[in-house]
Amino acid sequence: MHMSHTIELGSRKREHCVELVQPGDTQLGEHRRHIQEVFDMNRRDFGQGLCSAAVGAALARLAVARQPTTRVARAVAFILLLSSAPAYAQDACERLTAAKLTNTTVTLAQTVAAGTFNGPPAPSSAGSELSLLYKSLPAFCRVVAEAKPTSDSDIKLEVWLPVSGWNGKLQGIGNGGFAGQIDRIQLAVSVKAGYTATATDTGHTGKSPVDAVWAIGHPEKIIDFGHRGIHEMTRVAKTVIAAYYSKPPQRSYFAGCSNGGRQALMEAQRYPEDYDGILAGAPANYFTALFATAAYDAQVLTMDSASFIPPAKIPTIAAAVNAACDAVDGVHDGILNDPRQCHFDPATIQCKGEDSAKCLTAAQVTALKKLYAGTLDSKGHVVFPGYLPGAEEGEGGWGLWITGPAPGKSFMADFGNGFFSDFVFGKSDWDYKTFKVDADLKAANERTAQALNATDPYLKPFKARGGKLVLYHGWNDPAITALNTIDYYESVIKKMGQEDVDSFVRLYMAPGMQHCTGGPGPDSFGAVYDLKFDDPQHSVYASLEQWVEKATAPSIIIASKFEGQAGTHAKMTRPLCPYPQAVKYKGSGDPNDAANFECERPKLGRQPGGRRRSH
Ligand SMILES: [Ca+2]
Repeated sequence: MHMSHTIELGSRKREHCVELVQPGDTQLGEHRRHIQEVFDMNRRDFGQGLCSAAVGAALARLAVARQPTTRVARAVAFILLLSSAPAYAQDACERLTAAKLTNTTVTLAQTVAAGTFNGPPAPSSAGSELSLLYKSLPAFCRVVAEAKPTSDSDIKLEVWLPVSGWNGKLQGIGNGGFAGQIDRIQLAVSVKAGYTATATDTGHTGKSPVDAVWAIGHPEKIIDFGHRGIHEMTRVAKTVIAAYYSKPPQRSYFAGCSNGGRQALMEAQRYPEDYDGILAGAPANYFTALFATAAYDAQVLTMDSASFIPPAKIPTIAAAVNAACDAVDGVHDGILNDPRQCHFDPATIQCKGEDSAKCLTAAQVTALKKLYAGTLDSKGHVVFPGYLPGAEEGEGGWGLWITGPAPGKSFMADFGNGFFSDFVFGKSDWDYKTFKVDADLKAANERTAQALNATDPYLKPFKARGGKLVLYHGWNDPAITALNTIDYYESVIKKMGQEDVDSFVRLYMAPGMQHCTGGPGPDSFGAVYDLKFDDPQHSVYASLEQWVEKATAPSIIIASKFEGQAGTHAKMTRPLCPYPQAVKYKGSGDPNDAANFECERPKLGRQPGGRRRSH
């Protein structure tokens, strides 16, 4: 689901809005180009400068935030170049071309000298930042391979192994959306931090993360995308590591958000031996019901043309939600600590006279209520929980994901169409307007749930091998409702018991955060797309490693809200509490300082998350 590394755009400086995505870009360009198209539509409606330079700025943060300055990076690169790799290391890398790997062909094994990786071209500010990242890389052995567990499989993957200074760990990298591209940015970030890193396209090449055409007539490719691709990637990476370093990795970690969060849970559920620690963000783990919801919501917003909620009305909804609920948590900050406690009634902003951007028509009120209520089958049962109020505004908000710039043009409508057209029915002209909840969700479950849904709550084998799982979700995710992750977490407790779960699973809910990142809440806490490899107090990822390696369980994580492109100045810090604890303002002191908050147990009688069944 996650559209590359680029969703958090709201706080970016507009004066950098000068460049366009070049058609010659590689994978990164594809992600950005799709976003660009939607933003172009958005821009007309919002009437303000959303632009791909904002995308670039987000990338810049990803690539260079809290990294050495340019000069230092260059100096480091130069020193590494001088000291260089021992000759044997180079030979060891090139010898991997001849490595015997089951069902796998190594197409390239080459030592890349420090600072010389030739990544995507740099036509834009984002590209130049990316070049900076690549130029800062140490020498590494780059292995490109294709795994073919079936005759229809074509799983392209890369393994990047530091020539020197390997920290003994493998980092497996997840994919957003319908995958289809290798995330070389994260490969670079991880290898720079000392990891051997691996990433895959999961078995197909996609034109963009919403491209699912490849799935038509390819059930084996759907399985590769569903879970086998990541497992194969991991298998090959471990074999390559053993061949190159003459020893296995001491520890292996996987991190993914959105579809990557689904992949993460697949690994914990199906391949418990693959990883010691797994970070699962905003998991799209109930894949079939999620996209049934996408189609359902697209109908809710468009079948009656009066129902569509245009972008101009999103700020009106946001303001009304905040007026009703922001202060419930004791701090007037545009953030709802627990949006389940917000009982905002859309009828309160129904137009009393003329329709305008400042109110909703009766049809729009009905539509909004349905978006909150979740997806109902013909008997009125909730098959997937609804969206929560809060954080509707901004480029990563409702106007992009749920309602869209024009009727039927939201990201979720795109994903819903792609899923049912290409994964379920094999008809590229399928249209969400024909969607029927009962029959089509049943068809989706029968044909794809086995391959795609990662809802199995039985994690005993993963626990037994010492595995640790950390989940997180932005409370105001406009792509995948946060209630779904709470449902999954609670299903694991129901299956395994609270005590067992506490010994190897943690869940963090991030107030005011949108999909994987962005939103008014503090969204920088070492999560996917912003991995921080040290400082467990500020990094959910580092905290996971500490749990695995030192048996210190994750506790409070301090999240930050950064100002400025490079993410150097935290304008707000806030604790994230292990669920079901929630953050609480102590009642005095600067609300931008985490020290003035504490974690507390939930009150009795709290409304639980939405209900639905697992598959
Ligand atoms: Ca608040």
